Amino acid sequence: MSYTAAIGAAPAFDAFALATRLRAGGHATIAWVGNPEPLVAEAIARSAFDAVTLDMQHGLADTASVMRGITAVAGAGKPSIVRVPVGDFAMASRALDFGASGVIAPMINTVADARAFADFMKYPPLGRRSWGPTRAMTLAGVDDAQHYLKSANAGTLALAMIETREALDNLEAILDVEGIDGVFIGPSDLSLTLSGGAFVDQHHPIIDEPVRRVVAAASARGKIAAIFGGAPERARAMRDLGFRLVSLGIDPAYTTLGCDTMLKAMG
Ligand code: 3PY
Ligand code: MG
Repeated sequence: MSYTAAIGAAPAFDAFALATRLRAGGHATIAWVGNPEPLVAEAIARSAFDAVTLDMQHGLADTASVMRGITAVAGAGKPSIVRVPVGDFAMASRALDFGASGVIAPMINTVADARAFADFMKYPPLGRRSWGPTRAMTLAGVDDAQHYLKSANAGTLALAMIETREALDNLEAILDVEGIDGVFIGPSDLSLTLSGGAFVDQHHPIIDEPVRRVVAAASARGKIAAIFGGAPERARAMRDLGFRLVSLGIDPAYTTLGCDTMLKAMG
C-alpha cells in the first residue's frame, strides 16, 4: 500500500460517461464531499471513486466552490454531481453550466416538484433549461454547440431525492416525469419523516420496505435507483439490492480513517 498521494496522469475527462454507464445498467460508487475547498474534492477524485458529489444542501459548498470543485475533479478525470439546496433549481442549471454531470435535488415530494426540477435540468423538448453552457463545453472539450445540445439531455443526470412519506406516496408518478433520470433515497430524512420525528437512523428497518419499493419502481421504468450508502457494509448491501448509484462515506470520515490507518500501520 502506498501512503503517498502519488499523482499519475489523469485520464481524459468525459462529462457524459457517468450517465452513459448508468443508463446501460452499470454501477457507480460516489464520494460525498461537504468541504468547500476544491483541493479536497480533487484529492478524493484521485482515489478509485467513480464520481464526486459536492454537497450544497448540508455540506459547506457554495456557488464559487462548486464551480472550482467541478474543475478540480475534472482535472482528475472524474465527473462531479452537485446536490443543490432544497428547491434551488436555478442552481441545478448553474451546476450543469459549470460542467456537473448530474444534480441531486433534495425533498422532491410531488410531481410538481419533479417537473420543476426537470425543467431546469433539460433542454427542450424535455424541459426548459436556458442555453449558456460555455464553461461546461470548455471542460468537456466540446466546441460545437449543436453537439453539446444533442448530448446534454441524455448525458447529464437529474436525480430526485425521495426522503418523505409524501414522496413515497408519489413515487411512481415522480419516476414517470419525463426528464427525471432517477431517484435518490435520503435514508436519514426518510427515517425521520416515516417515524414522525421519533428518530433519525439511516439503517432502521422502518425504511427497508420503501427502499425495496424504490429499486423495483425505478427498475421497472428503466430509471436509475440511487441511495446515500454511508458505511461500507451498508453501501455494499444497497448495491447488492439493485441500486446502481451508491454513495460511500463522507469526507470527514475519509480524512479521519486515513489518519487512523496510517497511525495504526506505523504502530
Ligand atoms: C438523507 O439521508 O436524508 C440525506 O439527505 C443524505 O445526505
Ligand atoms: Mg436528506
